[in-house]
Amino acid sequence: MLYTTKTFPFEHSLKEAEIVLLGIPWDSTETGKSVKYGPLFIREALRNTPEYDLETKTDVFERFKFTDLGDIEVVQGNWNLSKQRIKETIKEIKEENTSVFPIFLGGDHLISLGILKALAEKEKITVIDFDAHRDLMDNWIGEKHSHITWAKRLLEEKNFDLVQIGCRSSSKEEENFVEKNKISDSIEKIKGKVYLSVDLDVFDPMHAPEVGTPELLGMNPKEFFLLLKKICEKEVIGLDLVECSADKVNTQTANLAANIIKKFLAYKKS
Ligand SMILES: [Mn+2]
Repeated sequence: MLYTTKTFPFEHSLKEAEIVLLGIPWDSTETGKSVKYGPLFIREALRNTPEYDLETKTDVFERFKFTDLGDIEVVQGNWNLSKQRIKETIKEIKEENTSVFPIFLGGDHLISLGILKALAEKEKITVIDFDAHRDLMDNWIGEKHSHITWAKRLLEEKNFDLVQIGCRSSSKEEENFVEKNKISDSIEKIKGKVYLSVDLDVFDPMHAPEVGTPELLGMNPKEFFLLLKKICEKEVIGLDLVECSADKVNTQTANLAANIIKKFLAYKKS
């Protein structure tokens, strides 16, 4: 149509796509501000972000064939049903296109557990988790599945390693666990497949104020992009951006999230 616009003008079918965007607006375990509208506002920010990256001189949507599948219909309050839908949706995507690279928009951080269980393979996957928090509590006021416990649940699965970067808020219980399990904060020694999870609260609230649980003294985007470039030299198999609590258009956090996606696509190995 001559005078209509789609969300993204560069949409391809899932079968031919190289990158697939999928929102997971789950926020039932959020303990701070609601992150239900993260996918909506990150998507809108991505639509408004110029696709040309000056640093690498690439048009990121020309570089990769892109498709947006919209959001998974999660059932707020029911993690069992929601994780099942995450699992089945990812399975369906992979059946249609085995090599497509997924980018997930959250939602609270528990979605990473559902995603990773669906992506699990025999081969070990190293999860690089950018986060102000450890998320390694055994339970949160009695609940085992929460955005505060997802990383602990993940390590109960056999085929994952965890690297955590940017942590500055933790508990004695979590730090004992980190020491005992030798959880690293370095990407240098990582070999094999990598999954990247970006909790937007890793950034200083000056750069990303709209997050579920903000923490002072965080990273700045420049530091993050330097690390992201190095991570992109590895075999990255998926990316999520979680905990965006934006509730209107044009917020700093959603804009930063959109720019992370753009930089990632500029740096990503083709
Ligand atoms: Mn987190």
